[in-house]
Amino acid sequence: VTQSDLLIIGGGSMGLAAADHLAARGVGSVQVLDAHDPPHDQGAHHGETRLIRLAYGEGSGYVALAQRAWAGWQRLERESGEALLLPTGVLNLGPASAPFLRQVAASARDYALPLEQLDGPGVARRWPGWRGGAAALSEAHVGAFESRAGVLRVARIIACWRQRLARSTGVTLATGARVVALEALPAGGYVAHCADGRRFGARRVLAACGQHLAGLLQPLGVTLPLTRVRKTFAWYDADARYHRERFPGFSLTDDELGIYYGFPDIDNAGFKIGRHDAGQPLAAGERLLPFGEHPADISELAQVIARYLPGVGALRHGAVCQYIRTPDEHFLIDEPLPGLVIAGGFSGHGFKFASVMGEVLGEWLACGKRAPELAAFGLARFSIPSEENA
Ligand code: PYC
Repeated sequence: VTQSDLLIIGGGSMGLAAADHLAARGVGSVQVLDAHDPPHDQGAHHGETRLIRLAYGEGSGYVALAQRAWAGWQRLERESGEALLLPTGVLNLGPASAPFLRQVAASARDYALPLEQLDGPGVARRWPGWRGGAAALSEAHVGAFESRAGVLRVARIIACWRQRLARSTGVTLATGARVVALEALPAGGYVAHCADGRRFGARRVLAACGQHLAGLLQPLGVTLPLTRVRKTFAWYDADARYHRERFPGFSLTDDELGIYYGFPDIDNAGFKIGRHDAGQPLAAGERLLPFGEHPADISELAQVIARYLPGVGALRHGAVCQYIRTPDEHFLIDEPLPGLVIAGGFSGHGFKFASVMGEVLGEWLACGKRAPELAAFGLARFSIPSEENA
């Protein structure tokens, strides 16, 4: 058994961020295990870009974390000399009655964040890439524009963490290390068993392994209410209205078509859009159908583009990913067994927080102390009966 002080299962965004924090802090030996070789498309960090928003529509309980995350990304930019955060702003669009839009306004108010409120026609005048009018953005729509928000360059961020870890003396990353079982030792501590026979032990473990988390914890008697959903996103030709200097990132709620998010054209990669709600439920281990193989993949995005986005043209290419969802779509972060911290269920809105999650998860792993900001994300809120009580 390869022994280290701390073990991180999952070298995705949360696992690498925690490893990066621990490398900078210096806490003895840290072993990170990943089934693949990050960056890759088997987790939750591919697709090049993610939004970062602070006036949080999912709840004001996230705002303080989002503010710390923003500062964390800026710090990583300074230290690495890489451009990782494009401050394009983010425009949240939808009917004035949409709960998400109301919560964006409430989060901004509670935390005194800059937020401009426009109506639909006002949005179309200011950003001509959006269509105004009765069948598109009308007087009944709100556009809540947050200037201190933008786009994170995911692939660059992962590459940046990898380079920093490669230089660190305390942290080792094992790639191709697919953990198939986690053994709790009677005297405390854990051993991770990999598919290729390698074994890694530590007294304290952070499991941040996305779709594999629930299956890893179940044999230890911990049931996690996580589901997998197939999601798609795609890039399109677009005219100059969608250039990153003229078009912000966005979220769009449409009562009929669903909830979407998107990005300006960055470096001629094309205009990117994806659907946030719905998706196709997946069983544990079920293969993701490639983009285009589900009937909704192209048509649902085409409907939104036809209604709202007059300068977006031909589909260039699409991709699939998965959300690991909790029932309430809030994160699941806890220590369900002594010395075993888990972070998962990010429900499609976690990446922007990875910089601050690296700090708080790293500290929890190293010192056994949960940051107060994480209190709302515990497993107890789902009150799942334990095996004895079931
Ligand atoms: O949290 O902003 C977000 C987001 C964009 C796409 C999926 N989630």
